[in-house]
Amino acid sequence: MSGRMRWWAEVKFGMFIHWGLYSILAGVWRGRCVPGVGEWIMRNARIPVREYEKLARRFNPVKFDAEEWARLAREAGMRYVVFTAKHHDGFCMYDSEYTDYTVVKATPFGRDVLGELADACRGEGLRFGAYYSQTLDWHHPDGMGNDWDYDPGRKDFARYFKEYAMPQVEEILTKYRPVAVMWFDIGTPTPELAREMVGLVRRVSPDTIISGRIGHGLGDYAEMGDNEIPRGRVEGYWEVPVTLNDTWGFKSYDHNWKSPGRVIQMLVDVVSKGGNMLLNVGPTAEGVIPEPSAEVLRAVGGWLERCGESVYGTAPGPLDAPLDAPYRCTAKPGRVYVHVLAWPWDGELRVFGARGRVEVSRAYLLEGERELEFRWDGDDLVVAVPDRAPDPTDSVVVLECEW
Ligand code: H79
Repeated sequence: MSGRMRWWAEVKFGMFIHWGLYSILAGVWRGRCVPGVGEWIMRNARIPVREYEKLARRFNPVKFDAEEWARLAREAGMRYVVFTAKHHDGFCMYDSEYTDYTVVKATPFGRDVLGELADACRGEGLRFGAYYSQTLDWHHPDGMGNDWDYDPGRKDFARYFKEYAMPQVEEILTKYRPVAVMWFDIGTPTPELAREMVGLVRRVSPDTIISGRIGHGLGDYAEMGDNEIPRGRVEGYWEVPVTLNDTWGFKSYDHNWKSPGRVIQMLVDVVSKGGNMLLNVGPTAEGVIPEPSAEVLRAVGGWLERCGESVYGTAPGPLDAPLDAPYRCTAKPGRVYVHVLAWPWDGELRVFGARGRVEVSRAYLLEGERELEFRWDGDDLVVAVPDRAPDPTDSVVVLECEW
């Protein structure tokens, strides 16, 4: 295992934070709801750079408290945080010397948001990472994506990449060291440029993990599509970024929050397939993580507080649940955790195809350590369970076994 990946493979669960000028618009431009994700509003409404820039003067999140966000992440059981240093709109949420278009220089707020968050996260024992949009930049004349202000035919993307994006990444890595993850997005147009970026990150900060979306197979781990949980086990390091509702950047009218139960089951599903889940919050322009999302996170954290040993530091293990099985499996040496997501109504938990894969010496409920009888039936292990699910979301049955 590559040394820099060791902590990452253990922690399983991180917080993604999308916060920027788009949070002010909250999905509304000129009185109209703009379809699509909130952080794409500049492009989806084709807002001219000169108009969008003016938002900076309105960015004054008086309720922003980095400690509070970091505490919430810890209480949710998350172990790392990835924050949007620069999203596709090009606005820098950190103190950059390469542009005036930053939270420090262009807003009445004037504080180094990324710096405060990085410190707060480390104070809570969380690793801190930065999201940096290396390809799309709708503000920079040579960045990709903006064809409503700039003529794409006259862009010099390589110049933007080498003289702006790379220096900014170096700046982030140096100024806010140690940056645990550099989270690039959507891929890089050419392998040459991607390689230059990777070389830079390795040189400046060898322990920094590079997201798969640098492209061309050059990242340290595979990044699944947004909200795309794979159907089965995937070998190698991978992560899936997930939204709590249907947007990354805050939208005032998106109330489609996932329930805590759904988030817990998604996390367990992801971990059982060998991945990490990076769960997003989209704070408001006031600097508040919307209370509905905070409530969900705390509930997830409550479950992890009780059952975290079946998640952190686990691997998929010797048993793969069939796709339609009502459970998922994780494992550590000497133990398989059967996460029962739909409790059997007949008192029998059937673990399919376990014979020959595990030698079970003991079965018990993780919470309360109640002993459970078990028998073999053909290739299946059948565990006798109580009528009532200890936890309707995920009751964990532990199999002590050789594997
Ligand atoms: O930061 C979040 C998204 O903004 C970002 N990735 C997550 C983590 C992202 N950037 N690009 N994409 C996701 C791919 C998006 C493609 C599309 Fe579209 C945006 C499809 C629909 C909206 C571009 C605009 C193509 C069609 C319309």
